[in-house]
Amino acid sequence: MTTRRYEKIAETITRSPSRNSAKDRLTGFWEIFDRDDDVLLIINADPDALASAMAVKRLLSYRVKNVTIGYPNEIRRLNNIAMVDRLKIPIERLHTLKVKEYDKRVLLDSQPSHLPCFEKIDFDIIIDHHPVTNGWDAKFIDIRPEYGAVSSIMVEYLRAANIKFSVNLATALFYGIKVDTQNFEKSAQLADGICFRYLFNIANRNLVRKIELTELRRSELKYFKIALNEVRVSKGRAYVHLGRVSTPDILVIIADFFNHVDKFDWVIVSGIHGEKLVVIFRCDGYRKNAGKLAQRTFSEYGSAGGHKEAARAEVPLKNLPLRENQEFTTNFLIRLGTKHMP
Ligand SMILES: [Mn+2]
Repeated sequence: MTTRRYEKIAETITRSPSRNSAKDRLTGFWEIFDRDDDVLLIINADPDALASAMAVKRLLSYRVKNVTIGYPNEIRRLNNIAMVDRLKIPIERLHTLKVKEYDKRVLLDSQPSHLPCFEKIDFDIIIDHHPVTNGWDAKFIDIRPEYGAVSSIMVEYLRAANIKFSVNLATALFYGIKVDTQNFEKSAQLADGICFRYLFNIANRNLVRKIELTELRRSELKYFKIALNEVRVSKGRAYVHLGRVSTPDILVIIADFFNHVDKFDWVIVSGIHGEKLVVIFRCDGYRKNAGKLAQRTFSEYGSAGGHKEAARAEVPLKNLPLRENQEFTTNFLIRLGTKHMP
């Protein structure tokens, strides 16, 4: 079988435009498979990867014997769990599968160098949109770092194959593009926009909204009570320490919630998870810089950083002079914040 490298596509393929068409890529992709193949798709399960796996499964239906989707990570985000449940995506934990026994292995929305458990696997196909890394090879490679989502790449394959999109498939791809481009606030290219527009009329957008809204467990509502009772506000700065939390994600949700409040210029929410103090920073991001504040306040104690509008610090408790005491921790944060706050 000929080895087709659609990798670093910009260099390899655009030089011969005739080989750069979606149809040509589709043909190259299909050529890898045989009728009686048992195929394993491997993803790091996030919305873009899940949608891409659904797309590849569809591309291979009636063309191979069987397609299994395996993922190594535990899916913790409720939005992602909701996506899997509501779209009925058949996925299995990778460690329960015998990876070597499959005839073909496909890696989507990732590269072997991204995870130690991927490095050991021999892939036949790799389709991704992250910057190209080295130290691996595959029979068929399609990496387009300029794309906002692999879901967009998959729309092109499906359209080239003249496949009719089911509502579930379109909904998954629509959501995949939405998440990876952060609603087109992150860099994306025209191709992402075209694919998004194409899916717009087919996807169930109310279902997408329901998936997006599903981010809180009922058991996590208690943290709002704590937050509303404990929040300290001075000079437009809101501080709250939530004590021990079941997941650091709740700190993010509560920080985003307080960030909706008028005249709160800074929001600092902290909690203890495992053996770490996790601190979430939010600010307006156009005059202030949360990333810099996080670094100034916490880089000497642990890891800290982020963007202008949002940042995070994670600090081993043993590096901090605090006991697990609400009052003490809040005061400590206020002192630290006030010292470094612009
Ligand atoms: Mn992606």
